[in-house]
Amino acid sequence: MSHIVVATANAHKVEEYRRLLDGQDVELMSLADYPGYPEVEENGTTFAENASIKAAAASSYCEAAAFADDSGLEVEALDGRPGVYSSRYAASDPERIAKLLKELDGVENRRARFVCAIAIAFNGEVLEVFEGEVKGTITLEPRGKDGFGYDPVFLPDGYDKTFAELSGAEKDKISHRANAFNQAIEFVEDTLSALDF
Ligand code: ITT
Repeated sequence: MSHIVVATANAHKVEEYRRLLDGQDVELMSLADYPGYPEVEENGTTFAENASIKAAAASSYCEAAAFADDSGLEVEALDGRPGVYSSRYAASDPERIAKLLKELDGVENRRARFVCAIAIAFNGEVLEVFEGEVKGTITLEPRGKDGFGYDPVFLPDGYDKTFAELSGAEKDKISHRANAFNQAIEFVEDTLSALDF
């Protein structure tokens, strides 16, 4: 069985990828399997650049095929913020949510989208980058206990539940991450398997 490393320090992302890879003939490793993995500076200005930096570094260090995602929330009324700075917007999930709701206090336009770029790398080289999105609105109050990050305040279009109220399986049907992943897995099956990774 082939193995692939997901280059993330975010355990929630690993959990989502484990779900998304369920039933595939590939073993998912994570950075938790590589103690001593060095901190990698995410100094790109786009999701694709940061995903590429993370995937390339992991494929070299782990000497394996690797993928990484860089993702975040773009809010229309905030000109796309927090965007690539979504994880650096505040210190913890509750603080990030509180800050976002404060910035949007009294703002009528609550349109937003989650974006996810997944880069796949081998031998330190990025082979491909795929992008997914999901559109929705920011609620007035956090709702729900599941998921992570901004999930409690994100209401995907066509649903009356936030990402934190939906089950993991329901989130996977429409999420930005699943969207990018479905394109990436086709590439892994078609191209990467030819490299005998
Ligand atoms: P890695 O870089 O190690 O993967 P990270 O959490 O720092 O972990 P990012 O730099 O890609 O990852 O930041 C993404 C942030 O965007 C994440 O911390 C959340 O705050 C938010 N985010 C991304 N996807 C999300 C999702 O599905 N649900 C809720 N929030 C999400």
